[in-house]
Amino acid sequence: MINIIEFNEIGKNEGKLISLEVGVNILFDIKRVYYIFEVPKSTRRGYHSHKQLKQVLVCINGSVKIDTEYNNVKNTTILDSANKGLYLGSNVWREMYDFSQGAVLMVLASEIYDEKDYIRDYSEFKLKEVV
Ligand code: T46
Repeated sequence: MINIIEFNEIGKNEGKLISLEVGVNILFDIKRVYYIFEVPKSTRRGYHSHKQLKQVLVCINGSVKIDTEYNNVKNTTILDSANKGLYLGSNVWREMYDFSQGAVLMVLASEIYDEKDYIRDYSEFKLKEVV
């Protein structure tokens, strides 16, 4: 499944703070954090789904568009604020594109990196979809 999460912002005039906390706004144990940055405007990344991995994507600077497909439903999400997260459960196809200048896409992941968890072939992904 996919889901937009709105994070509570703490503070105002003195600047803002957002806390990402397991059991509060992140509903899985975080085993890995990575971030994607300095992506050229014309570059499209992703093109895969995951067998088990759950993730929350947060664009902590700039903006990025994310096309997803889950159970035959396609969506486009624009992440353009540090207070918005995109939860991607397992079996979601994703493509990230239109990274703005200076965009930083931070990802919280439920598992350590494992290439065996990836499905990088679209036709294989479609075969595994639950109808
Ligand atoms: C995802 C989207 C949002 C590692 O060595 N360790 C890591 O933790 C990750 C995430 C990647 N890598 C290596 C594997 C590749 O050689 O970094 C290289 C680029 O990875 P990839 O082509 O999978 O990057 P994206 O941007 O297409 O996808 C990434 C994540 O891999 C993926 O899980 O959901 O960001």
